[in-house]
Amino acid sequence: MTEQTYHVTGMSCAHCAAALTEEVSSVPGVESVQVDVETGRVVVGGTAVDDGAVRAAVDEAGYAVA
Ligand SMILES: [Cu+2]
Repeated sequence: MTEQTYHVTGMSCAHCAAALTEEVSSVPGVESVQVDVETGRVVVGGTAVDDGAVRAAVDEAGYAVA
């Protein structure tokens, strides 16, 4: 498993974190998603995860990758 860190803007509460986690978790290969709302830091762990798909999932959830 490899980990990739993203900086996501637009999250403000635990609900945001949950929504983002759910969306990103649905990307093929993703095994873990750690979200820190305060800093916007999102660590995505998985195998052969497509970077573009993660970014699209973040967008789909209503947030943006900085
Ligand atoms: Cu929120």
